[in-house]
Amino acid sequence: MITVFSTDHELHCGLLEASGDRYRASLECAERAINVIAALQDAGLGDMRGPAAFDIRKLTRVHSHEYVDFLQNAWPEWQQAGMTASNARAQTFVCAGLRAKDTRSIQGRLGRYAFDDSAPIVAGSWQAIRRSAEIALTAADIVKSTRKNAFALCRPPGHHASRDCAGGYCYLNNSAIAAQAMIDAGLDRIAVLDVDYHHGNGTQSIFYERNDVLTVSLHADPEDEYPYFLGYSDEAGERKGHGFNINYPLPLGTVWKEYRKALGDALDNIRRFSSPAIVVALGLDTFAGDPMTRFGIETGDYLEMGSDIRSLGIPVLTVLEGGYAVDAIGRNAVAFLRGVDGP
Ligand code: SP5
Ligand code: ZN
Repeated sequence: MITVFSTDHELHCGLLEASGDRYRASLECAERAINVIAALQDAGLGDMRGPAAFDIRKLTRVHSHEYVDFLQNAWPEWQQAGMTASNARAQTFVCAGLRAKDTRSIQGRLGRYAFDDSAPIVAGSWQAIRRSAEIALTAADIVKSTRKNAFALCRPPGHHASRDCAGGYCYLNNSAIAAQAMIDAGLDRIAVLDVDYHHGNGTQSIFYERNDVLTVSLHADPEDEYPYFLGYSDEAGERKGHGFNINYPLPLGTVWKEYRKALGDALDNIRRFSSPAIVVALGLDTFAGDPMTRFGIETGDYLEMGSDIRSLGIPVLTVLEGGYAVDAIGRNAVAFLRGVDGP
């Protein structure tokens, strides 16, 4: 398995998030990707390469121009406005009758282009964000041209990012950008299977009216968990996309035996779709030891998860999303990728 990776993710660092009565270091930290790389090397899965450079137009296939411009310029604008905080983040969002308008003020723009307060921008964010998408694009090229599996070791993650909003640690939707690139490279259809603990709201919304991209997500019930306002089982897609979005909300405390049943149903639906390849949005935050979440998937279960997906018999592009048990994320990724690659 080829892994695509760049150390540029380390520029997206010093992130802070609200925790109790104060701000603390974000669980979405550089050590996550550093641990995954170390575990891949230890496991002999060290076939690595860096990302190629891609035109910004690859990003605007799924995001608006205005949003990509915002991401690129937010940090300099924040500084020019005289702000001294290390994390640029909004306090006002577009809700309840407000107008989704771009503004002169960077404070306004931060709110226009985000749906929550957990995707802050620091000095090095843009380079890391762009590189993360380029990692997914490079891995998509590899899968498309070789018909073999590849792993996009993306950081920051992407599946919460919609066409024009950041949130949930996500900025550019790496999985969606990769899926769209594979369509643009000639695949007639592609399935995106999201196994992150949290619903992939960004990916769902980007492809909601499309019948050439099947989006399937298994996740904690949004009645109980972030992102709360999308990911229910009655969201089937709209217009010609009707029937091409499938959600599996699962109860808190779900363990592998139950998860595997839902995954089996999801894979049956993906088989019927008959796509020539699949993108897997791999969140390792379903892990029993994850500090943020409440499922009970164990390290050995990820091997079976990977091999269940392998049984589709089509090339797998795995894109890293969440996973916050820093000490375990590497071995969990290795287990999953071994399952995908098979004996
Ligand atoms: C990609 C992904 O997995 N995003 C998850 C976003 C979850 N956002 C909820 C954040 C709440 C975190 N609060 C942590 C407090 C730490 N004690
Ligand atoms: Zn997650």
